[in-house]
Order: sequence, then structure tokens, then C-alpha cells
Amino acid sequence: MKTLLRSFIIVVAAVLAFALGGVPGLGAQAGGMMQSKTGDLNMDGTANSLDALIVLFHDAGLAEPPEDIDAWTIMADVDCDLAVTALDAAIILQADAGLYELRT
Ligand SMILES: [Ca+2]
Ligand SMILES: [Ca+2]
Repeated sequence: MKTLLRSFIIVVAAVLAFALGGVPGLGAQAGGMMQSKTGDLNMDGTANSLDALIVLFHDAGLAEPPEDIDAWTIMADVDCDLAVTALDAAIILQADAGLYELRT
């Protein structure tokens, strides 16, 4: 089951990366000084599908843990269950669609 979930995440990630025109950034944009919000993991000023993709990459073990894992976890754990999972990615996507309001 976990292998199936991992395969699903890889496919979704590849489709999203292609559809959005690139591989999601895992760090701040160069020169970006935007205030980061909860769920805004690439610190581009908005929580959107790229941030959800970052969560999925980490949940699937496809990305290196960030340097400051505690601060990153606070930003990524949008449902405050003390774990960063695909559910956080789903909530970020709902917020991006205007169906959910993330805490600030
Ligand atoms: Ca973002
Ligand atoms: Ca969570």
C-alpha cells in the first residue's frame, strides 16, 4: 500500500511540476523578501500547489529535510497534528482553491 501511495505521489508530483512549468523550489526565491505565511514553503508569498507538492515530496521521502526542520514543520503542518503528511498538502490545495483559510 505504501508503495502504491509513493507511486501515486510521484506521478502527481511529475504532473504538477510539468503543468506549473518547473520543478518546485525548496527554498526561498533569490532576492525574495516576502513575508512567509503558513503553508508557503517556498516563500514566494502564497500557499499554492507548489507548496503542496513540496509537502508531498517530503512525505514520500523524495526530498532532503530542510536545515531548520522545526521551523519548516511549523510552516508545513497546516492542520497542526504535529506531522507533515499528504493531508497537509491537500489542505494547502484547498486553501489555494479558496475553500479553506490557512492560519497566519
Ligand atoms: Ca509558496
Ligand atoms: Ca499535519
